[in-house]
Amino acid sequence: MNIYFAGAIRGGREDAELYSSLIQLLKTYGTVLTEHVGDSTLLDKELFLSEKEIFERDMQWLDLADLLIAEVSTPSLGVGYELAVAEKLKIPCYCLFRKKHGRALSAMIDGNPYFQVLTYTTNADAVKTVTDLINKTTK
Ligand code: 6K6
Repeated sequence: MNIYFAGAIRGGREDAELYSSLIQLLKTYGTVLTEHVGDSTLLDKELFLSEKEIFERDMQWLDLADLLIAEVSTPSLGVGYELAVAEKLKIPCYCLFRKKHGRALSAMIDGNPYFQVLTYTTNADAVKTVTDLINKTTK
């Protein structure tokens, strides 16, 4: 199974460690096409790629994906775009959102019945949510 993990890059890297834990977990179930999203040194490493190359590579990977899991707590234009493309490609999409007082998810995601939004409170809770989801999906 090819899994496309989406998480904020230029939107903000505050959750990069969580992305990395989720990617390590997802790798035990399939191929994670976007492992770099959890890499804390990404912004240094990928500077040799042009914006166009990044876009084209990610769109090619999206085309190969069987499942998309997005961490959407940090608002990101790129993740929003990937979700919209994945919907058009009919790829099952799950969005993880951390519950925090005074913060709401964009209605363009939360209000779209195509996207399954899974809320969590702690990182451990997020890991459990993804474990349950993957066990259900791959059964
Ligand atoms: C080089 C310099 C700065 O950033 C880079 C490398 N950038 C990217 N590399 C790979 N994927 C990217 C990059 N920028 C965005 N993406 C894709 O969009 C990822 O798959 C993420 O899920 C999403 C993040 O979008 P932003 O808007 O938060 O960057």
